[in-house]
Order: sequence, then C-alpha cells, then structure tokens
Amino acid sequence: MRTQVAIIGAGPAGLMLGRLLELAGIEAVIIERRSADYVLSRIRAGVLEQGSMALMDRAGVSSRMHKQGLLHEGIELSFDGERHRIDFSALIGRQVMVYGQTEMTRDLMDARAASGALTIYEADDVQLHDFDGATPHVTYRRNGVTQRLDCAVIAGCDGYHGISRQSVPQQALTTFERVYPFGWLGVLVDQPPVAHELIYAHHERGFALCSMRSPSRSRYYVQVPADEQVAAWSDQRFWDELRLRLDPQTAASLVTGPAIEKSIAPLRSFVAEPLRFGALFLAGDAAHIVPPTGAKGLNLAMSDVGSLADALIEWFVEHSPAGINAYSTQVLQRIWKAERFSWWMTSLLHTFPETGPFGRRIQRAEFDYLRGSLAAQQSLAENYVGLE
Ligand code: FAS
Ligand code: PHB
Repeated sequence: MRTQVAIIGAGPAGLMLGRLLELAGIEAVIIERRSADYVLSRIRAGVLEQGSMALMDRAGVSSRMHKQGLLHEGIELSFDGERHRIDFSALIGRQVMVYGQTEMTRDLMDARAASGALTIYEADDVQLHDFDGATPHVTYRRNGVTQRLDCAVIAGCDGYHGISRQSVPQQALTTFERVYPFGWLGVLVDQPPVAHELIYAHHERGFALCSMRSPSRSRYYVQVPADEQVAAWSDQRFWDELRLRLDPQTAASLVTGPAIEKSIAPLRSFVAEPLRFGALFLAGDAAHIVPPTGAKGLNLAMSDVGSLADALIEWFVEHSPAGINAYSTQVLQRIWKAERFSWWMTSLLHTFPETGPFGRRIQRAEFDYLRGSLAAQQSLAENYVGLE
C-alpha cells in the first residue's frame, strides 16, 4: 500500500492533521495502536484556545462545538481561600471554550469516517523505516499479518509513549525534562459544576481545580503525591479533600455524586528537539508534554498540526520546501512559550514541600502581585487564552 503521508496515532493531533490534509487533497493514512472506542474512553483536556476553535472551524467539524461548547470569559484563582477573577474579556478582549477533548476527537473521527479516509485501528508492532533515506515506510501487524505502508512523509502524532520519537537515533535528539513530585487525581461526575467558570485553587494541603464538561457534567482534580494509587481514594475521601482546599462558600456549594471516571495523571514538562528527521515530523505529545495546569497540552498539539499541515500543503501542492524546512524552529518557539507558562502556573498553584516556608511566601507574593497588577493579569490572560 502507498500513500503521501503516514500519520502515526489517531489522537486529536493525528486526526486533525489527517483532516486538514484531506481538505487540501493530500492523501494520508492514519495508523493507530488502540481501538477507536479506547481512544474515545480516555478523559483528558477540557479547554480550547481560540486557535484550536479556529482549527475546528477550518476542519469543518465545529458545529457541535459551537452548539454545546461553553464560552468562558475568565477563570478564578483561589489562594488559601481568597478568590480573584482573571477577566479575559476585560483584560485582552478574548475568551476560551470549554469543550472536552473526547468530543473534539469524536467530531474528527466522525468526519474521517464519513469521508472514507483510511484509519487502521488496533495496529500492533508499528515500526518506522528509512525516514532518513529514499524509501520512508511504516510496517505494522494486524490480525497477525505484517503490512507495509510506503509514503513520502511520516507524521509522528503518537503521544509521549509512542514509537515515533523513540525511532529517532539517540544522538540526533536532545530532550529537556522536568518531572514534578506530584500528580493530578481527576474525577468526572454527572453533577452541575460548582461555579460558572474554572477555579484554580492553591491551598497548603495542595492544589485543586474545579472544571466542567457541560452544565450537567463536572471535572475536578486534586494534587496528590507522584506515587499515589487511585484505589486509595474513595469518592467520599476525594470530595472531603476537595472541600478542604476550596474557599468555604465554594466548598458549601459543591454538589457531589458517584465518580464516573477516576484517574491519576503524572505531571511533567518535556520537549524533544528538533522536530524533524528527514521525512519524519513530530507533533503533539510525541514532541512535548506540559503539566495540565495551563490547559495547554491539547491546544499546543492543535497548533503544531496546524503549522505542519500548512507546511505539507506547501510542499505537496506548491512544491516549496520552505514550510517543512522551517517547521521545527518555528513550532519550537511557540512550544517553549507554552512550556514556560505551564511551568509558571504549576509553580504558582501547587505545594512544593521541598521549597519550605520561603517557597510558600514567594507563592503568596506572586498571588498578591497578580491581584494588584493589571499588567500581571493581562500577561496571565494572554498566555492562558493562547499567544497569537
Ligand atoms: P495523544 O496521546 O492524545 O494521542 C496519541 C495516539 O497515538 C493515541 O491514540 C495512542 O493510542 C497512539 N499511539 C501511541 N503509540 C502508538 C504506536 N506505537 N503506534 C500507533 N499508535 C500509537 N491537556 C490539556 O490541555 N488539559 C488537560 O486537562 C489534560 N489532561 C490530561 C490527562 C492525561 C492522563 C494525559 C495523558 C494528558 C492530558 N492532557 C491534557 C494532555 C493531552 O490532552 C494531550 O495534550 C493530547 O492528548 C495530545 O494529543 P496527541 O498529540 O494526539 O497525543
Ligand atoms: C479539564 O477540564 O480537564 C481541565 C481544565 C483546565 C486545565 C486542566 C484540565 O488547566
């Protein structure tokens, strides 16, 4: 089998890239390790930047997002029970959209299925070959039979644990990583959100986040030690701990219920450089990871594939290599700005026992500065809604 672009991974990055290429008349085959149902079962991001919303419009898959998504004009920061609202609209005239990654992935999957473009699910032992040579190709095993897909370009959209980045010779890659000493225990519950907007709470017991998926479905997180086990957290223990980390008024308004999903996500900052190796291009979590505190992970993946699609369209349609040659440098500049903001939000809002009382005083000063400075609030706002 032969195609123009072999995309590894049918997460949001792979599906969005496939859609943008298809609309430009460029053929792409997506090879995914898991089943479509498994991909949809993963509960992940919840907030879209305007750039991601625009990409959904460009991909022609945004009607449900505009109908069901919740436009948010700000967020609340809570510091030891004191709340301060960051008003995006007043500060920078822009907003974000609350629309779950699961729904976005479903929209992209449905569009791909409707167009008949090929996605190979449940592909085992995916291997990348000769992406630095004349015959780039991918092999995989399905139903026990090994298949080969020849292509001109391979797009590695297979996430942090994928095969693409691991296929690059060690000496050709430089990685930068910070692993945080904690994770996020997340709960999904079919109850109305505790507030109209997201609440990011810093408390001496640890960070908490009150988010949502719809007016009737909420998403909550608490910071837990990096080695914490989900089994140690009954629903009741989660709700009790969450209340302790919120201001009294919010804690009293919390509507709890049985968790329909409960999981722990580790937190790390990670970047691989460069993002291109001959015919192989890395995008999304395959290239970088951010702690979810800044709501950047999914949005960064979207901006990567928006740039990669433009570069590949320029290459295949206009036969100009300018975009593909500039891809890595251009996209890494944006990645590092998102890494910085996600690290900063994480440093501000989580407890770091190792930094002791001095560290907490610095966090308090940072919050007081934010509360009193329009410039500081504008900086947070423009980073959160997405740098243009
Ligand atoms: P993905 O990991 O989503 O998709 C990669 C795909 O490649 C997967 O379907 C995988 O099965 C497939 N794959 C892997 N190896 C393969 C192989 N060898 N062959 C073929 N296919 C292979 N971001 C936020 O903005 N906010 C959040 O709250 C948030 N929460 C998160 C919670 C968790 C537990 C995790 C892990 C991430 C979270 N993220 C969050 C980040 C997340 O949303 C990612 O940024 C987003 O999924 C990136 O999309 P992709 O790059 O497509 O990678
Ligand atoms: C979520 O709703 O899952 C969510 C929202 C904002 C974040 C992280 C996660 O920063």
